[in-house]
Amino acid sequence: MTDLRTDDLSAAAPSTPPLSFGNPEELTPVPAHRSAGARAVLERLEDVGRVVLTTHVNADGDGVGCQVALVDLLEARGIQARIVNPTRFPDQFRFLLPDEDPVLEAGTEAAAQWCMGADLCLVVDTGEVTRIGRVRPLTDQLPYLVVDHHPEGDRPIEGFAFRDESAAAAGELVHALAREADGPWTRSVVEGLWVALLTDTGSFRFCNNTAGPHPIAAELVDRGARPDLLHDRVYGAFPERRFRLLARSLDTLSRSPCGRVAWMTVPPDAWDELDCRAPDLEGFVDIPRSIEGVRVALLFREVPEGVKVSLRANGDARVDRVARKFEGGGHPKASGALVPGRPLEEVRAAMSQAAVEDLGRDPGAGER
Ligand SMILES: [Mn+2]
Repeated sequence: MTDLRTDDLSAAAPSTPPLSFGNPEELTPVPAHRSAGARAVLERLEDVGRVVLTTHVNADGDGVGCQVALVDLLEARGIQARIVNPTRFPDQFRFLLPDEDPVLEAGTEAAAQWCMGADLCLVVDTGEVTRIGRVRPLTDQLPYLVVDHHPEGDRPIEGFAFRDESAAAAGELVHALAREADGPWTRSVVEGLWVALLTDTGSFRFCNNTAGPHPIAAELVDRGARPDLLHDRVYGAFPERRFRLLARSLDTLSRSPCGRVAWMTVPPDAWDELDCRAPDLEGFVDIPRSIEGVRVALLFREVPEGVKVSLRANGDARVDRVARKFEGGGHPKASGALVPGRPLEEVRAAMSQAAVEDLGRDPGAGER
């Protein structure tokens, strides 16, 4: 037998026959409310010929995994789709793209032309106007269709929304679409959805107390997803500069006197020296988060627009309230904020203090 771990992905499934899948009755049913939402999306797509697919700035594996899957799902319905994102398609996920690259970089003439001739803009993994950045002016003449698992936010994108906050990833909703449409379960669909679930659940860790995405994961494996190979492609090919940056950032690790809040700061000089970009930070906030006794973790970084903060909560703790206090937003367990016009030290002091105070709001909260 060949060593599959060294095999190229292209040699692997899903072009090989499914391992055991074959009986649709054995599939875990999609929750009824989600099927209904998926059906409504498919209805909305009737009579649509050309679609712009977009997602939030600094796309993650959920956003681009959904997009890659959607390209094939739409194509099978006679709909042409191109991916136009507000920021560059992340290198970490380029392996998902088929030979016929469906990505048009925002800012190019080709992207503008595509948007001009499109019938619909389909937004995945966010539903907020501010999060689609420079794609907004390219598409504001189009009807919008949102497929998202975040709370609606302060400035929701107008138009039809298939929103389900019970989903661990937008990939769960695109999976429901694929089931409702009866496939096709191409390599792009299967691997795109796998990467969406893998990355948004922290490798299937953040699933609350439900089976959540696990039945879908099992189904995708049956349909040919290779968890070992896909994990290596996503998490086994980081640029070295990421770890140099991590080394410099670790020196800044700090904790509140109570020990329940920990934070780390990305040194601006290291960021520039090492020529880093946003995807290099993937997982940094999980370091303060994984210290014994820590309930809330924060990661601070200076960007041209202000101070960017990632917030994460352990156990029963939540961070969305703190994020909202600073005009940010997100999930109870994972939020973000961008604070303009204030020095880094000041934002750091204010926000870590707010996190400590928020933990104190209900005694016992934040214990595992
Ligand atoms: Mn997501």
